[in-house]
Amino acid sequence: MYLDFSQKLNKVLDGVTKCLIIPHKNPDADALGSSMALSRFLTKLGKRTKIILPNSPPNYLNWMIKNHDIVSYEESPHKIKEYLLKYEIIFALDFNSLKRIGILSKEIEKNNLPIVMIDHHESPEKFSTLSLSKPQIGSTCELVYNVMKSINHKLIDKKIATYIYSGILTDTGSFRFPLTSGDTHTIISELFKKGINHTKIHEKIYDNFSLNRTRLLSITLKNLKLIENLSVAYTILSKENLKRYNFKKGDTEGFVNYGLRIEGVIVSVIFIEDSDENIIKISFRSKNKIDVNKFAKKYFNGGGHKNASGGFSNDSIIETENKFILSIKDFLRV
Ligand SMILES: [Mn+2]
Repeated sequence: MYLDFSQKLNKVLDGVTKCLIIPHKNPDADALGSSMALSRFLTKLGKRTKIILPNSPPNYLNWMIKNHDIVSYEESPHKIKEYLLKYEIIFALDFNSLKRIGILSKEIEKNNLPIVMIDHHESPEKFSTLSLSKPQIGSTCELVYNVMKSINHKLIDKKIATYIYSGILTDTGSFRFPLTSGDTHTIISELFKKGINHTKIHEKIYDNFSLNRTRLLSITLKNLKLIENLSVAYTILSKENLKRYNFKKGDTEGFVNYGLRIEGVIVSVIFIEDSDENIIKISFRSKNKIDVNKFAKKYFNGGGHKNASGGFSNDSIIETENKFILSIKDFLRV
């Protein structure tokens, strides 16, 4: 399947010299890692590339983009408008709906550039000229790796391998989520042969908490509630909680997973009061057959993957909590 896509991609890239790469808003290691990897790879193919972000990335990923000229629409909308006029093609990585890049989507719709989408989320929308959409694969980095490999595996160096490893590592929950496959591990083995330092990557990604972030985690755990007869755990972070510990973007990354550590719990949810956007941001995680993607879509304007999904609510914290308790009861009893 990668060979077919790669052949089509080669055709699309024929004669193209300037490529833009866009990951989703609030990029994670998969979105940013796949963008950095592809950018370096395309450069080695003789293309000029530019990564443009809908907004700036969280601090814990700064190491990845250090010394790279990466611009965000949030910070420099004019620069990005210019790029959209000068560049010839867009790679859309790790998202499948233009909604996921916020207002940057309006600019893209104006420019009519061809779009190549590479993504692993469910229910892709039609906005691309060429797409590789594989919800059965655990990360976009795995997809991008396979595409690069089938174009020219010799161009994959230690740096590219490091970016790819970071995205696979985080999107598979350190190789534990169900979509992690034997093929995923084969890729990891190939990345080792490129010289990656996996210990260092783990440390950069996971051992980087500030004291405030650690304390915020402790509040998250303290606020945890259990709906016992449903095996559902959820927790809430109010804007006061966030303010007290000087919340920085990315600080709550991964907090939702802790609920699943409780024996028997199959759904874990975190509600975060976002006073900038005036919404309650919600993350859902589940085990096995419980499809929180469906749940998020049905009740909380969201979507994502079967076992990891997101959404939001325009109601107050209390109203959102009440709605959640009723709707999850309804959903799990169907
Ligand atoms: Mn991803």
